[in-house]
Amino acid sequence: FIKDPKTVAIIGCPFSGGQPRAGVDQGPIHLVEAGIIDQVSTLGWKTHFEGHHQFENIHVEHDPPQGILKRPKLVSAVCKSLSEVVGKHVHNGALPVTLGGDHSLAMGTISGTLSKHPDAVVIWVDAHADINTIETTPTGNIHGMPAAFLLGLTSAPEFAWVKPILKTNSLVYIGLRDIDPGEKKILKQNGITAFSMHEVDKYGIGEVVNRALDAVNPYRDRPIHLTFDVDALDPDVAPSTGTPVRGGLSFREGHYICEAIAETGLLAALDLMEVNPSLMAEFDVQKTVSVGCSLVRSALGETLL
Ligand code: 6HN
Ligand code: MN
Ligand code: MN
Ligand code: MN
Repeated sequence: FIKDPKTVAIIGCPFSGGQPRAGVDQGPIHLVEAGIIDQVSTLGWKTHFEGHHQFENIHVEHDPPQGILKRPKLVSAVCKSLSEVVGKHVHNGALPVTLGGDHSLAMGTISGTLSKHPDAVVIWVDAHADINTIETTPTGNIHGMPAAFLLGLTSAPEFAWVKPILKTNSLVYIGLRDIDPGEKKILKQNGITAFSMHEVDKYGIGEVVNRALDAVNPYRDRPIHLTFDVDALDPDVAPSTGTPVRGGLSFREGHYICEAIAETGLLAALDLMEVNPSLMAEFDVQKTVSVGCSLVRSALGETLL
């Protein structure tokens, strides 16, 4: 594991097939237009960007729902391709930063990270747990399910390529506040550590991040994959997202999480997901895109002295 990788590979992933609202595929395009690549370079990283992922080889003609699952073939093909791209970059010693796109993409990014670092832990920052199974999903939207596939708690023939190598003791959540009843049971039954907004209020974000790291990474020796759904932030801070939920992380709390992970020196991969520039007014879009850029900068060490 390279403690201090010098190259960041930025992977733009314009994809919206894991949920029903158009526009989230424009998230990465807006983040890049806002200058995220130059900003990362300015922090001292070499940056590698080969354009937005085009999913060139993916041709899905007929993709009817499989039971409740929506667009299973498309989501599966895109995530599989993304896992190969992320895997290639981690194997080359780069730190992949994937810009979504909807959160179903985490199946691809986390699979890619684990292909090189099977001991990596996942810190999942989100209003939602994204851990519905085929049995529990109320919507059939796959962006609400990636964690369940990665943990092997659910499966479908289409997703046979997703190796269930993530362990329940290697995943921790911060920011939860909108969890489906079936998801609550899954978290309890599997003993998955989760810090909801209630714990953030109760203990403060500093203590929550410490406890989260203690839960999955007590010796601070395992690589970290940070998957950050922008809807973890309060809608006042990040309004342009498909499934906003009131009462979220403040601007500082969100950044603190990224800074504290940067401070560990263990960041192996980063996702920034669910920025949807077609939702809300122009001012809100700019606010969301700019907070997205600054979260990425913080995770890459901007504010470390
Ligand atoms: N996200 N729990 C809901 C569902 O449809 O399963 C919402 C999921 C939201 C997913 O924000 O990445
Ligand atoms: Mn590349
Ligand atoms: Mn999510
Ligand atoms: Mn979410």
